Amino acid sequence: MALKHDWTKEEILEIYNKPLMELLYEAATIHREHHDPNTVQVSTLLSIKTGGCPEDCGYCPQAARYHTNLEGNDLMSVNQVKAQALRAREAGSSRVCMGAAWRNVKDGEEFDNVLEMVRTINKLDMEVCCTLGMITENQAQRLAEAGLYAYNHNLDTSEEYYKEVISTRGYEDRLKTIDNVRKTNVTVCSGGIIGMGESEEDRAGMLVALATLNPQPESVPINALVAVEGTPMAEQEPIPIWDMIRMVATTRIVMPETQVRLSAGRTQMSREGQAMCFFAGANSIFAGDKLLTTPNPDVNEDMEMFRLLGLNPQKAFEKKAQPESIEAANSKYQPKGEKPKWSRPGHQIERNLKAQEKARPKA
Ligand code: SAM
Ligand code: DTB
Ligand code: SF4
Repeated sequence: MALKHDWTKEEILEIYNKPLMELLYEAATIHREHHDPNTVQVSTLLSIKTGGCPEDCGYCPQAARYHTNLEGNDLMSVNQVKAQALRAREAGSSRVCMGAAWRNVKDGEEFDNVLEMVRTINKLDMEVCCTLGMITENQAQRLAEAGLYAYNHNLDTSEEYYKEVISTRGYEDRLKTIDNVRKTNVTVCSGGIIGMGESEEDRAGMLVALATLNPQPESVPINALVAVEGTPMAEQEPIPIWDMIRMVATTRIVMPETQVRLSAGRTQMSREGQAMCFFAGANSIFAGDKLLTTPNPDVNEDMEMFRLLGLNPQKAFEKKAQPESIEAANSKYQPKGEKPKWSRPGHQIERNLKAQEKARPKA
């Protein structure tokens, strides 16, 4: 059956608010029609450039303007990345997702190094994902040539609520970056965060934005906010597990072929809660004791959970063939040195300003 791409907020809210047993049954049925319910894709995150970010994302411990006791780092070396990727493969991950605390990618030595990291990991026969901020079409093409499997760029929330979270960049630039990735052979990974104080309408609004993309993203991470001391969202109450289950189930129903990732926030979830998320259609997780900068469940505990639930890790390139890595010397795409005008709305967000004020040293 052809996938539906004209979802409305009302339709999605109706699904989200169904009696739980009906919602679970519907989501699990769709899940089985499109996926093996006992297979879960396992990714490992690697923060290749940590902290010191110029953006004001209200949830993020890596934004320089908030003081979060985070130790920042320059870009890792290709050798360090290779060693970490080998560890991840050893621990059962099929994908490495490299994150950089950048607003956008700039052509130059650092990006060239990232391209080499992509080639190196792809040659280990692992899926490679990057999340580096906004990118141009030329940069997306260069990543594709290096052998990138997926690019992560989250919409994070609805277009309306985005304005309450970030003032240094606009929603349309997120969509533009996703579109730039779409023009290449690289798969799209885009999702968001719940628990930032958004309404159910905002959750549905984000799913409308994702599900009406054509094609829909190959992977959608659903993160529960990790409330970090010093960020504007430090005081946010943790979301009830039921919200995560409903969000996962709704995502599964509106994007049947997508891999839905039960992402940040698993340290707060019981095994029973996570099991319900897998039943509701989640079929991917981040493994490893660290996300980018915050804790994640212990690998052995996750292995024990997989054993208890009879889940098996998905093999690399099961959904899409391994891309070829073209060496830098044979590259068709050269850096263009473009300076795209990514937007900077610059409106005032009360809680972001307050957190910034707190971080300022007293005179
Ligand atoms: N700087 C790049 C960007 O913003 O696109 C890439 C890295 S950024 C850390 C990637 C994603 O991590 C964000 O879009 C957000 O969804 C997620 N994230 C960051 N901090 C988080 C937190 N405290 N809780 C949950 N998810 C978070
Ligand atoms: C995604 O959706 N979640 C990951 C990954 N994509 C890059 C990041 C979660 C970060 C959680 C906060 C931290 O560890 O810094
Ligand atoms: Fe920077 Fe990305 Fe964090 Fe925003 S989410 S502050 S862009 S690292």
